[in-house]
Amino acid sequence: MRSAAVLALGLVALAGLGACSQGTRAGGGRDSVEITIHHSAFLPSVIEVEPGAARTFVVRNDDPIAHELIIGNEAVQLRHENGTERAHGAVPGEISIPANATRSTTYIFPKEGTLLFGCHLPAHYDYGMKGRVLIMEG
Ligand SMILES: [Cu+2]
Repeated sequence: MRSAAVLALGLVALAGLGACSQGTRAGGGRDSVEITIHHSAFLPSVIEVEPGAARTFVVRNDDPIAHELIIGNEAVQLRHENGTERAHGAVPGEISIPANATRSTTYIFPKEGTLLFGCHLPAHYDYGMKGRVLIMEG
């Protein structure tokens, strides 16, 4: 039932999207990244940060259902996809965001590579609730 509702929301999102999910520099100040969750999608879904940078992710969930934001490499994403943790908030880069709420978390990025972020509530990640952080010199 729940994933059907998510998929329905997502289809509406796809219909209205277009060019919104291209990479973007952080808005709202140099040290913060604003992400909006809308129709079970992260906007933007590609983010660039400088090597070793600390960034505070301010995540606004516009949906009537809860989501989460988990930042980490492939292994971290896999662990959460298969894990059973219900709520996030204590670990940097991992937050649960209730419906129609805003939460933030600060994460320090490594010197190189590409990290991922995603939501691992049932079916969300596979549906496409994921994004990438590109670590590159500004
Ligand atoms: Cu989600």
